[in-house]
Amino acid sequence: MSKQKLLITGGAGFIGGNFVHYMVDKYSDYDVVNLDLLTYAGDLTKHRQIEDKENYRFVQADIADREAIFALFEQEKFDYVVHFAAESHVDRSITDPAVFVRTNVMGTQVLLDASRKIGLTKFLHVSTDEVYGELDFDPSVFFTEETPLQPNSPYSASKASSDLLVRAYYETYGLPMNITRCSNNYGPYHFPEKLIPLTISKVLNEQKVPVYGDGKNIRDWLHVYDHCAAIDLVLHEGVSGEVYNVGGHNERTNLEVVKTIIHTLDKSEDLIKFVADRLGHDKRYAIDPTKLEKLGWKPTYTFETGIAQTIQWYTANAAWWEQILSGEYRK
Ligand code: NAD
Ligand code: TDX
Repeated sequence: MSKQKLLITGGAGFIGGNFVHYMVDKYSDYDVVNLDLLTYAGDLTKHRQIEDKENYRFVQADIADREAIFALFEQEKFDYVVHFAAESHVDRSITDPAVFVRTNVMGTQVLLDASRKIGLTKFLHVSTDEVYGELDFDPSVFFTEETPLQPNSPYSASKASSDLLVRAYYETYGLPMNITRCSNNYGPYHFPEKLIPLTISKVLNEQKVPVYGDGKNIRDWLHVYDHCAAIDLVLHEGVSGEVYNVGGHNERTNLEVVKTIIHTLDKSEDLIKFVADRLGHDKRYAIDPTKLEKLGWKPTYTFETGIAQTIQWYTANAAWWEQILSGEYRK
């Protein structure tokens, strides 16, 4: 049997980067192609250990560049596409929504057209719980796969739009697909503009940590390794056409998260600085992962073990996030 060809888009980013490592290590019989534009969020230094491996290749391209994407698909005839590439930061989507529509909506449509043309085994679209909008603080209510889409930010609206396109290509053209909707990730190589890596880097540098509003908004945190394992499972075992929610029941207020990091690093809560709230700030996200658990997934990290591992990683790998903060990685 010939080798399976797997395209991972956005594999120079946080989750895609972790997924590239996960797949290259686990499946030596897969040809893994990492396609990424290398925007501000993309960085290839994280792949130094695997860049010479025979089953790994990097291609720099824009998913919204129809000509380049069609030529690549025609040449490579991928079996699987796992699609992470996106603009991913909610705050940036509030100040500059246009690039979110271009990349997340139009870019996804280009990939879907190219996939349809060559005939694939599976297109897996990596989405987010933010497409469901927000929950209130009643702890007995969760997002299920049946929760209506009610995105509130330009980011989540662009992700929901791409989810609907993926669904439409399944219904209209029979493109085999899955959509995964995961809660907030954290772990190694998380870009230090997001709450957890931002807080760790600020606390290590004894700088103030900005907490939006009253800090009581709730996010449901999952270690990136457990997200990668879920995507691997859905890619191979998921029923085509189905959506799977991914989350490990780790709800914390933002203030709890920040305080956990400060205490673990033995620093003072005086580092907390309450600042103006995010516009349209979603109150609470919380995932019901029952459908994925029935497929055989369960997380390996609790929030306590995962955040301890992550803080340790950022402490030991300060050189990685320092080159990001200084801008050195762009060279
Ligand atoms: P990230 O911002 O760290 O990485 C995104 C990657 O996409 C970068 O390497 C960037 O260079 C690349 N990219 C951006 N525009 C591109 C384009 N036009 N063409 C090709 N590549 C392009 O994002 P992340 O946090 O790793 O998120 C990855 C995916 O997972 C996104 O689709 C996001 O919506 C989804 N997701 C993220 C989370 C989370 O907590 N971070 C949770 C659920 C789902
Ligand atoms: O400086 C900050 N202070 C603060 O209080 C930042 C950056 C964030 N926050 C708050 C806002 C959120 O309630 O912390 C929470 C988490 O913020 P982010 O890390 O920006 O994540 P979020 O907006 O929840 O979105 C993330 O999870 C879902 C990812 O960035 C998305 O790509 C993913 O879809």
